[in-house]
Amino acid sequence: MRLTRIRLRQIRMPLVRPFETSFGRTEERRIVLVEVEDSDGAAGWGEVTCGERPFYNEEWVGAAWLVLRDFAAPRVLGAEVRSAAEVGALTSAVRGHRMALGGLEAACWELEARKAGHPLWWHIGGERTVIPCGVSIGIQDSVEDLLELVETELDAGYQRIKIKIKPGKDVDVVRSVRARFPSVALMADANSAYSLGDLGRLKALDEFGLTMLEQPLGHDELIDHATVQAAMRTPICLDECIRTAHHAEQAIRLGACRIINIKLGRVGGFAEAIRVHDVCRAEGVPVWCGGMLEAGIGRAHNIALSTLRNFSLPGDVSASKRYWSQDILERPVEVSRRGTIAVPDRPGLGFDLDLDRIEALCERRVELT
Ligand code: OSB
Ligand code: MG
Repeated sequence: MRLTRIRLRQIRMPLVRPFETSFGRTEERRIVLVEVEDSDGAAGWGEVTCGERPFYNEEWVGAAWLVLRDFAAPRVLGAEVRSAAEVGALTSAVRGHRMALGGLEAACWELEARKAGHPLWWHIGGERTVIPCGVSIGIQDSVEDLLELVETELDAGYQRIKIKIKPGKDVDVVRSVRARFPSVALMADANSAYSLGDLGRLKALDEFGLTMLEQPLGHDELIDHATVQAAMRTPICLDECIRTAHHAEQAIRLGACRIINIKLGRVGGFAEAIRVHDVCRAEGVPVWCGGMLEAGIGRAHNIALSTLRNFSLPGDVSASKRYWSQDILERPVEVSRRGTIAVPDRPGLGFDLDLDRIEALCERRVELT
C-alpha cells in the first residue's frame, strides 16, 4: 500500500441533545474526517474521535488537524507499507495524539479491506455478526430527567445503562436509578473526577451492584486505581488510562482494573486496539467498545472493532439517532428491539457515506499529496 493523497475535512454537527460529563458539556461536535487514497486510486475513510477541547485527554480538534497536516501526512504520503497494520510505525515519532493518528490509521484499514473485497470487521479478524449495545447517558439537571431517559433507553431495548457521575452527583443519583430499576445492568463513569481521598465515597457505590465503575481516578493514574480496586467489590473498568497494550498489561498486573474499555481512537487505531484486545483476552479480562459521540464513520469502525471475540460486554455503540438528526451515512446505524446491531456484510465500512451531507457540514478542508 502506498498512499498518494490524504484529504482532511472538518465537519460541524449539532447533537440532538447536549452530552454532559464530569469534565464538561458538549452541544455541538466538530469532527475531523480523514480520506486516504492509494496509488491504485482506492479510498478509505477514518474519523478522529477527539473532543472540541482538551478535557477528556490532551487532544482536541484544532491540534489534531495540525498533527495530521504537518506531521502525520508527510510521513505517510509516498511511503510503501505491506499492510495497514504497518501504518502506525510510520507516525510513531509523534508522541501522544493517538486519536489524530488513529483516524488516519483506521482509514488505511478501511481502504485495505475495501480493496480486498472484505467487510472491515472480517478483515480485522472479527467473529460476531451481531453486537450487543448499551447506552451512555450524560449528567442530567434532575434525577427525574435521568430516570425518564433510562426508561426510554430500556424501552428501546438497550442491554445496559451507563450513567455519568461526578462529585455531588454520584451516590444519591445511583441509588435512585437502582431503586427504580432493580435488575438492570447498570454502571457509572466518573471520567477521572475523583482521587484516592474520595475512597469512602466510591466505596459507598458498592451496595448498588454496578456491573462496573469506569475511570474514577486520574487519566494517567494506575497505582491509585489498584488501591481502589483492592478496596471495592465493584469491578473497576479503565478508559482514559489505557492508551497502549503495554498500559493494559501493567494495569492488569497491578490489579488496577478487572475490565477494560477499548476506544479505537484513544489507543491510536486498529493495530493497537487489537493488541489491547489480545492482551486482555490472554489475561481473562473482558473488554467492551467505548464511544466518543462519533459520527457515522467512527460509529461504523466501532461496530467492526466490537466483533472481535473478547468484546463480550455491551459497549457504548448505539443508534445514530441518539446523537444526530441526520448522520453522515446514507442509512443511519440502527439498533434492534433486542439491543443489538447487525454487522454489515458489504466490503469496507459496510455503510455508504452521504457525501453531499459531508460537504454541507464541512467547515474546512485541505488536500495533501
Ligand atoms: O468516557 O466514555 C466516555 C463521551 C465523550 C467523552 C468520553 C466518554 C463519552 C461517553 C459517550 O461516555 C459514549 C458515546 O455514547 O459515544
Ligand atoms: Mg469513559
